Amino acid sequence: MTSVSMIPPTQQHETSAGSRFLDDVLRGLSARRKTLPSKYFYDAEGSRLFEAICELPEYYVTRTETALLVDIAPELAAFVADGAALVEFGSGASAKTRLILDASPQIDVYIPIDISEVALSHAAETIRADYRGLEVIPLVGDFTRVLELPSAVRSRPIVGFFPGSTIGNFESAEAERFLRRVRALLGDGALFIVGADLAQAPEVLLPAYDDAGGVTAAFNRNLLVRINRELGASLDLDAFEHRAVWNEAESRIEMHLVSSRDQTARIGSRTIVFIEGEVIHTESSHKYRREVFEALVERGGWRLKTAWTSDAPSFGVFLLDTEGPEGVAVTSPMNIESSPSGEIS
Ligand code: SAH
Ligand code: AVI
Repeated sequence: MTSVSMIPPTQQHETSAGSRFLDDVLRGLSARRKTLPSKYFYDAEGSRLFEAICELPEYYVTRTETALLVDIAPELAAFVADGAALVEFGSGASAKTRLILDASPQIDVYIPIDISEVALSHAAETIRADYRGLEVIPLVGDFTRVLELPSAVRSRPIVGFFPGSTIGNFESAEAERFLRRVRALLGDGALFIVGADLAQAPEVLLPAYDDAGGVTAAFNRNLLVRINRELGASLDLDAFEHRAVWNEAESRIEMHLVSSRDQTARIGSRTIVFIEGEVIHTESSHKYRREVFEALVERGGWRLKTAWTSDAPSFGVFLLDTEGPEGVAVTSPMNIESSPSGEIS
């Protein structure tokens, strides 16, 4: 299906992606408070809908971060060593990457990592066509699981890139564990550029996650479409409503799917019961206070080198390095997913 080489994670577990998806869905929908992992939004249609969200007038996140990156790309470039490898987590369409590559022609290798195979292969192909001489090595896989960098980059200076505030989709303990794992993966001397959305007024946040045109609702509901198609489930798509909720205590926007009536659905060998008004929590997007984010990256074993923030709606781009106190040593495999109990394995 692809014309680019796609390298799967080198240490896949015995469990196939399909049975892991089924296990995760059944575990989430059997919990007292129903949840589904947001990483499953991103099949080909989910990635397409996400790109449509990025164009919405209400979704300020992409526009704001892009404008900030345009401004600071030359400053970032000054930190990037000759012959560097750029490793991007959750690269999607690799649009923001272009701002980094344009300002830093000294980057020789680009490694986009994404769970969404179609989006990744398309992005890798277009980057390869537009940046002749750049070696592009796409890795398809879950960045919360096993990852190893290709041997081609091990002797190069490494710059990690994690834009989009995708870090905000982790719970705080998961984000910390992710940062530690990336620290171990990228190694001593690496830089890490992370984009994080900062706290804004709920009047700005709520429309961004519940737009008038219903694109975010379709993105949220696509998770159920995917469960029906890939797991042969019988969820009634018309009987779940999209809802965005500002959770002040946790400083995050939550996306929910709310059952509009009492109903049951068959998934795998199980029957799942939903009562009217019952909620499936499908995503959290944390919106940080700057000092909270800086404390998080330090707990994650990184040192804050420089931070840039935009005017309201405020977004931060944080440049991290490894010169500070060492993170706790971690060994492969890289697995930061929550265990069924909610603890991090
Ligand atoms: N970086 C882009 C896209 C952000 S959307 C931007 O800033 O606009 C989040 C991206 O992360 C999607 O492309 C999605 O497929 C990917 N993603 C989400 N969870 C992932 C996971 N666990 N492993 C790998 N990729 C993941
Ligand atoms: C990818 N992630 C940071 C987006 C966000 O804002 O949490 C996904 C998204 N969810 C709803 N709209 C966009």
